[in-house]
Amino acid sequence: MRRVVTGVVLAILTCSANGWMTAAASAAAPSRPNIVYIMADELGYFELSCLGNPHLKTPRLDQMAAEGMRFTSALAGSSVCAPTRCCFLTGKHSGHTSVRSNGGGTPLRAEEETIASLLKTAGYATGGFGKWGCGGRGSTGVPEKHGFDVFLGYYDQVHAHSYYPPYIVRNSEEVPLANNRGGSDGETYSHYVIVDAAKQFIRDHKDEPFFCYMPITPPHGIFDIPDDDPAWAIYRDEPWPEQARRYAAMVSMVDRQVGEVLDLLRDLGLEENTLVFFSGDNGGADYFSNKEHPRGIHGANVNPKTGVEYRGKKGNLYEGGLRIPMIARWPGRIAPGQVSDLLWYFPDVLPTVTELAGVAMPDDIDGLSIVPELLGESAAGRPQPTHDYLYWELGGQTAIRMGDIKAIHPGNKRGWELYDLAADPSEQHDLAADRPELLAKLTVAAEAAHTPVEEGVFFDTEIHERDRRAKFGGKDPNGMPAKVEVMPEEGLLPRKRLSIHSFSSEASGNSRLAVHTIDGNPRTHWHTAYSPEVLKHPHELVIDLGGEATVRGLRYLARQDNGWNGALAAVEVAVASSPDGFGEPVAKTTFTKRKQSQELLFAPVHGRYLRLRVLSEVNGGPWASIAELGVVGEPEPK
Ligand SMILES: [Ca+2]
Ligand SMILES: [Ca+2]
Repeated sequence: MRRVVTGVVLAILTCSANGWMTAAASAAAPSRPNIVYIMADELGYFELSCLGNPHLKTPRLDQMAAEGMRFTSALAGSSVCAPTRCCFLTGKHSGHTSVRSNGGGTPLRAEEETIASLLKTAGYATGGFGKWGCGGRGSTGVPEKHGFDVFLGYYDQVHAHSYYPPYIVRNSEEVPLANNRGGSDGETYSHYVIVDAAKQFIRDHKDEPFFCYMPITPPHGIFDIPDDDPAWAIYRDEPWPEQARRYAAMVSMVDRQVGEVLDLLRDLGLEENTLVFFSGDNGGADYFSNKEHPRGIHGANVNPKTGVEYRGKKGNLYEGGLRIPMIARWPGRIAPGQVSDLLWYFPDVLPTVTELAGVAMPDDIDGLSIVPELLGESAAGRPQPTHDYLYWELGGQTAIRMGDIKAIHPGNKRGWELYDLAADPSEQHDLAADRPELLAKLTVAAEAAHTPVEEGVFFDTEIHERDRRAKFGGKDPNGMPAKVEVMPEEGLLPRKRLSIHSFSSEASGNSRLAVHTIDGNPRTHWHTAYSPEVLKHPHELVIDLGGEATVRGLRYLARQDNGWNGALAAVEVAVASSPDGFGEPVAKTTFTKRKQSQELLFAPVHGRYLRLRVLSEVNGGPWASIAELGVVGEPEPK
């Protein structure tokens, strides 16, 4: 029996048993409940006071949990912002989603269904308020093209780093915020505007079914909260660094605002027809760690009652990256005071809410409805199904879980690890060597779960770049850092000899041209065209060396701005004496994700033309980009 009802709440249940049973008996009937989903950005599993956190005060969330169901084994779709939101919105795991990189604006494909587009077909009003992260402006991924009547907030995640940007975005139009200059500099705290709009959306649609999605930005950094917010007074005098106090205040501000939404639903008489979820978006980040608190001052991944830790944190696929707080509340339908250890994750939200709305779900999703767990199996009329496996991939890392058994490949050169989370929740005892057959069962399933990523596309990157600059008040063109890496010239053919003979495509619309690979300027780069026909590897460049040369290698510098979009992974090089005389490649390599220049050296070959073929990209996307290329070698004497 999975569900645990505490003794205290059992008494309440008994008192109101008749009323409860009546409500439960009709639960399976389609009633199109309102759905409110509040997703905090970066709230760790152990950062609720009901879980014993010694610092953070979350009375309204604790109360919400006491009035509904709290989950101990609900997991994020991914361990960073954009990929996890894509799993949430599409009902797919990260081996099938279109947004697997966390660049900030990577788009959904044009045709993809989301929770909102599906609920729309059942007549729901659909609103989103907060951080989208599944497609920048000017792309196929914008929320208003994926089922949202309205989305107000940040489309790009870099934009979302500032609570004081000059503007936020509503249905791709800019909404100015008075007297804001980016960063922490301004007078209009964006998050207040966003929460107010969400509450107004609920009021405006109280007489029809609605989906109110609130992927709010706090407590993600920059850690800003106005000094006159009541939550600041709670922590202002604590003996922690200011950032840790600001973070704590942001958590309590979110807690208060969740309470305001619940109060609003009550005041509007909507409580009993509204299912409200609250969760984090990815595992805790161990913020503000120091010698005394190696896992962060507030201990997002440390059980304050037992000291047991979740390994890892935001950004990796150990439990610390995936564990999130999760609460569901629906008075009259979800019995109060329950703690569920059902193992589920973000892809399950879509089939759950579409079932409640009476909408047929797409057949290509990976999620399972948790309606039987929420409402009770008798109300749902069937037992709660469980996953054969849960799957995650992120930037070279892979993890798969079957029940309590989890296999993880942490990326880089390390191999697969295997853990029994029932006995070893901290993932300390690697069973891979002892249980090769069990490991093989999981890795075979993991291999089958992965499909190559197919991202959406941008039609106009300039407005997207403008949103990214807005983080800094618009001052920082192209998100280019003040200091960039420079490619060493030593051992290279003189740059003035080189010219671009040909290239597969270039993004001429925003001036990311093939010639930028050899202009000696690390701030300019080549990017392949964004048009769908050419968005496939291989991409290629042919460089004319200006005469016969001995070629010993290739030097490569990745783009130096904030995006990794297109940075090279697998490449091959061929050299020939004529541009149509290339034979087999002379060398292949896979470059890694670093801003410093990287080199591919090979046995000397002779020729006048060098062809670089790009076979893959560091984030698995379909593009290619290069800031600088150099050819290692020397001219041959005439
Ligand atoms: Ca996040
Ligand atoms: Ca350049």
